[in-house]
Amino acid sequence: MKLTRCLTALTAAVALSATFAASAREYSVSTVLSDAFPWGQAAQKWADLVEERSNGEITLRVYPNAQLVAGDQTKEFSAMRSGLIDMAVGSTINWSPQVPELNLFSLPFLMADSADLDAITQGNAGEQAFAAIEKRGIVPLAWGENGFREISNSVKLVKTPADLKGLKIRVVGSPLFQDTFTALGANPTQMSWADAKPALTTGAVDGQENPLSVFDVARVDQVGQKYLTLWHYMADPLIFAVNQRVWKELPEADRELLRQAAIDAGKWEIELSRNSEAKRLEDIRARGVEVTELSEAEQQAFADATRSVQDKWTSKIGAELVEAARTAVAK
Ligand code: X2X
Repeated sequence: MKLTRCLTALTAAVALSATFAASAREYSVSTVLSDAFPWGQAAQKWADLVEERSNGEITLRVYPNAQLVAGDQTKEFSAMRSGLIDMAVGSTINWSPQVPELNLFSLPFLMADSADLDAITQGNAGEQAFAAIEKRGIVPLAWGENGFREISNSVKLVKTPADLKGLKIRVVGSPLFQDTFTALGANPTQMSWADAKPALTTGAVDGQENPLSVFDVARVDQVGQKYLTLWHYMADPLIFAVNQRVWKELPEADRELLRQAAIDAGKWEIELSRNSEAKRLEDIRARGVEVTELSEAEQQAFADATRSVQDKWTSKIGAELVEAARTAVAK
């Protein structure tokens, strides 16, 4: 009697764990920045919402620091397309080598502020950008935000394009940045984020550009970046996305769950990022960084100096997409 009851319980337990194993699924999610940054927090929020809403059936495991592509963030999109990575929350900058349309967001001085950025992502231009990603075998689900990128250096206060002359600036691995900083008379050098901090520390480069959140959390001032200019020259949105095969194999209800969780996580992270900017700037100043704000005329001088980049890259991005973005921004 006792043994029978024991066996029954055991059988039930085995059956239950088999059911669980069959239904519990885990997917990898790649990010460049960890959850010390809003970017990593966006991915973790997505994972938390999915865990909660699927009652633990779907697990998204976040792998930060571009570790799934050995630190080479410009390979993330290809790795996701080939199935090496299931999902990612990635920057438009890092995916633009494979999706040229995403260079739109890197066009210098196209967007003045968050309202302009929203007008692009939430309208026709945003739809075109998503269609471009889809066309290349990845399913985009939602927008997040890395932020408006500001320029810092260890040498001097930068207020005009002439001040940038000859400065060695670390830029991300997308050719457009090479053009922008060359047009400004600087000396750009492309490298991954993993290589950037050592290069700043040794003085191999004089400067870098990143959103305030990255400057603040990574303590970029502690590697000698004493001068920071708020020129808001571009912003890189984040995109939540899934490998197409993984997507196709998911039941419709799970797809909806993943999409809605990505939308909610993106909104949450965008708000968090924007709301913490003022405090970050205050902290950065308090740590002794000399922050330069530009007048409209001073900012215009930088825009004028990079006009050639807009012209050269419009055809690579697609004239229709650039036009849609300009129209959205003008409204
Ligand atoms: O490499 C950078 O500068 C970073 C972290 O901002 C991106 O991945 C675009």
